[in-house]
Amino acid sequence: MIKFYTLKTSGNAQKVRMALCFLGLEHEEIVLVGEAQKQPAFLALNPLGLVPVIVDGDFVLRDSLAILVYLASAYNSWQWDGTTAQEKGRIAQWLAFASGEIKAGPTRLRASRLFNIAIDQVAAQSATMRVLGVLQDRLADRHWLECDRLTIADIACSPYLALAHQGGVDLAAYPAIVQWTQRLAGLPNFPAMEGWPTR
Ligand SMILES: N[C@@H](CCC(=O)N[C@@H](CS)C(=O)NCC(=O)O)C(=O)O
Repeated sequence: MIKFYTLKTSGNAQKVRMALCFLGLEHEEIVLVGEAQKQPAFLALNPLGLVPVIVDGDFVLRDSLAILVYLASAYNSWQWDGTTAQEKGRIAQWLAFASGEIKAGPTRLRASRLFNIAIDQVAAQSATMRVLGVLQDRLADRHWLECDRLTIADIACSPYLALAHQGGVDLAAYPAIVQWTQRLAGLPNFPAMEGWPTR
């Protein structure tokens, strides 16, 4: 059984939770509390002291996007990570977008509001506007970011958009983004997360 280390409020952990649940993989979720992340037992799994981490047999892997790539490759027969070099490249663009622009924008705004973390508000607002514009345009005439099907691009990019309201971001002017996050929430076995609106 896969062990999955999380924090309750983590959007990065939600990416992994979605993949595990959509794939129907048996797993044990271990929710870390207090200082557990900084203790030797967890640092042995991830020296960065961050969730998510999975342990699959004797294979240990950190980082939400690395874990999505691994799960898609190891367990997914619907080719969530692309079937051709072009598809794989296009999907990877969105993984980079998740760890670059989305992290710099909506993720930071949420962290600042929820956890009182000091950030450069102007830079985060401006990154958020860029993210919203790109995603609204991309999703205006399609259901999924790439390949006309669910891929790890959608799983990687959606949590911090669904949770963006927790950072004070109003998605009213971005209906395609709202519908996309609701579409994901409507998929079989979607794992509910506090703050992810379903309608
Ligand atoms: N690049 C990593 C980032 C992981 C990360 O920032 N994890 C946060 C939760 S979303 C965390 O563990 N924060 C606790 C801390 O900073 O002590 C990923 O995508 O998994």
